[in-house]
Amino acid sequence: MTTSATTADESPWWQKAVVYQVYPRSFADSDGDGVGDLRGIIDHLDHIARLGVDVIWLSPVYRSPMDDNGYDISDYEDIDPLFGDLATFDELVAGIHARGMRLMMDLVVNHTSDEHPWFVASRSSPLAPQRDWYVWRPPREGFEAGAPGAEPNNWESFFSGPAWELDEASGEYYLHLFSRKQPDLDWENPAVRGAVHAMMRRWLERGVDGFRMDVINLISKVPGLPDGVVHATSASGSPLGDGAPFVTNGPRIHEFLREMNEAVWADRSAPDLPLVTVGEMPGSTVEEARLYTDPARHELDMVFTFEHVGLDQGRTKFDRLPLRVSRLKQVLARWQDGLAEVGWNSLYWGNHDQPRAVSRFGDDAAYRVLSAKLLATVLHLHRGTPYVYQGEELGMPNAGFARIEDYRDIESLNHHREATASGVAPGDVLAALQWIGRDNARTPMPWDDGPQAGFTTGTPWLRLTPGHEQVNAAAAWADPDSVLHHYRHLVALRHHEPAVSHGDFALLAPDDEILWAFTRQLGSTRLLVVANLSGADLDVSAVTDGWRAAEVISTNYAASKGDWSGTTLRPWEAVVLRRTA
Ligand code: TEU
Repeated sequence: MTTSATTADESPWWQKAVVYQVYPRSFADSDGDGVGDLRGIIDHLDHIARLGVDVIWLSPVYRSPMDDNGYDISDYEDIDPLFGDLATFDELVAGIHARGMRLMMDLVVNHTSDEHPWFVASRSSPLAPQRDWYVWRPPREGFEAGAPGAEPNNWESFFSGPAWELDEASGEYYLHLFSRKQPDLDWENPAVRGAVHAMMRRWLERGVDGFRMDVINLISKVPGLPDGVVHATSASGSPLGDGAPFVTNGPRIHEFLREMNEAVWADRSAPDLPLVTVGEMPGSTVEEARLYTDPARHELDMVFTFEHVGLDQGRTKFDRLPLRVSRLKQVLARWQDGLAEVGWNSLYWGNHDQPRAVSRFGDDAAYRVLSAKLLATVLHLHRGTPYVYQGEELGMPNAGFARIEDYRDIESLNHHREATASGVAPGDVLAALQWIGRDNARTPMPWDDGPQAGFTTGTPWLRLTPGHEQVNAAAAWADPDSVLHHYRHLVALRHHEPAVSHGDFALLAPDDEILWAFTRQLGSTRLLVVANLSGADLDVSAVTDGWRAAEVISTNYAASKGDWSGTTLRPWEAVVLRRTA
C-alpha cells in the first residue's frame, strides 16, 4: 500500500476544505432589477455558511459590458454597478470572514473586454504605446483585409467563427479566443504581466483570500501562431482550424505562473496562509496538472480538469456521445492516482459552464433526489477539494429551454446562429442546447415557492428552471431527507474524517457500468464507497465481502443507517462504510 506525501495533520487548510461557487447574476436580487447582486449574496450568506463550506468562489463582479456575463472585464479595480459597489463588496468580505469562510475571486486575465481602457488605447493606433498589450496581426499574406480567409491564421474561436476580428481603422486583426468583445492580452509583454500582478496584490490587500484563474493555461501562445488542422468553414466563408494545440499549456506557462507567485505573494511557505489558488485548465492532462500543482514548483494549489466532463462530447462540445460510466470512473481514478504523491485534485460535477449534474450523470426524473445525493456522495468521497455549484445542493435539474428566445448565453446563441446558417436542423441545435448549453445551470437560484422563487421582485434576466415550487432552498432546509442536508452531511464528514480528505484511493470493479465502488485508506481506517447507478436493485456482495461488520457512515436513503443489507443496493443507492484495520 502506498503512503501519501501529505497526511491530514500537516496539510494546508484548503486540502480539507469545500468550496461553494456563487454565480452572482443568478444568486439573489436585492433591488428588483432581475439580476442578482452583492447585497443579495450578503442577505443569503447564512445559506452557504449553514452548509458548512469553507470557501466561496465568486464568479466575476467587476465592471463589464456583460457580453459574457462578466468574463469580459472593462475595469479590474471596480465592481459593476449592476452588482453594487466597492463598499458593498467590503461588507461582503467582512460577512464571509465573520462566518469563518474565505473568499476566492475570479481572475480573468487571458483577455479583457474590448471596452477596457487598455484595449481602447491599444486599438487607437498601430503606434500606440499599448498596441503590444494585445495580439495584433496584419491580414494573411496575399489577402485583402476583410476578405474570407484573410484572418492572420485559421483558428476558430471557442465561441464559434474565426478567432480574429478586423479593426477597420488600422486594417489589422486582433486575436480573441472567446467572443470578439474579449480580446486576448499578450502575455509575452512584461508590462501586461506587471499590471496583472499589481491588480492581484490590490485585491489581496482588500481582503480576498485567493483566486480561481479563468482559462489560465491559455495565456502562453506558441510564437508565430501557426495554423491549426482545418475541420470546418465558418458561415462567413473562412476556413476554421484548431488553435488549441498552440494556446493550451503553451511554452512559457510555467514560467508565467511562477513569476506571478513571486510577484504577488513572495512567501507561500507559512502553513496558515489564507491563500488558495485554482487554475481552470481545459485540455490539461494529469501529467501537466502534476507540474502545475507540485508545491515545490510554486505555481497553483490545484487545477480544474475537463477530462471527465468531456467524455460525452465529440469534436465540439455540442456533439453528443453516449456516456460510459466505466470511462467516467476510470478517468477520475487516473487523476486520483496521478496526483496521489505530488499535487492535489479539485473535484467538481458542475459550474456555470456545465449542465446540471443530476441531469447529465443521474436520473432527473424518477430518481432526482436519490441520484443527486449519489453523485454528491461519490464525488465528495474522492481525494481532493470538492466544489459545489449554487443550486447543485438542491438537486436542481437542467433548465432545458425548448425555445431559442429563452437563451441568453453568448456561446449558445453564437453556436445556434453558426450551426443553423451552415445547415444543421434548428431542432437538432436546440436539442444540443437543452442537453449541454450553459444556461441550463445559470437560471436564478430558487429560494422559496413564492413568485419568481424569491429570487427577485422584478423580472428575472433568465427564466427560472421549471419545478421551483418544489425544488427550492426553503423546502430543502425543512426536509431532513433533502439533497441539501445530504451535502451538509458530506461537508461535515470531510472535516471530521481524515480518511475522506487524505486517504489513499483505490478503484474497484473498474469495468462495471453500473456499480461505482472504491476504497479509501488512512492509517488503520478504511472506507468503502458503493453506489448503484441504475434504477434496479444491484447485488454488490462481491465487493462488500469482509465489510459485513463495518459501520455505515453515509447513505442516501432516508433514515436507513442501521438497516442496509450489506449485499444489495436499491435503485441509485450510495453507501459509505467504515472499519478499522
Ligand atoms: O471557461 C472556459 C472554457 O473552457 C469553457 O468551459 C467555456 O465555457 C466554453 O464552454 C468552451 O466551449 C471560462 C469561463 O468559465 C467561462 O464562463 C467564460 O465564458 C470563458 O472562460 C471565457 O472567459
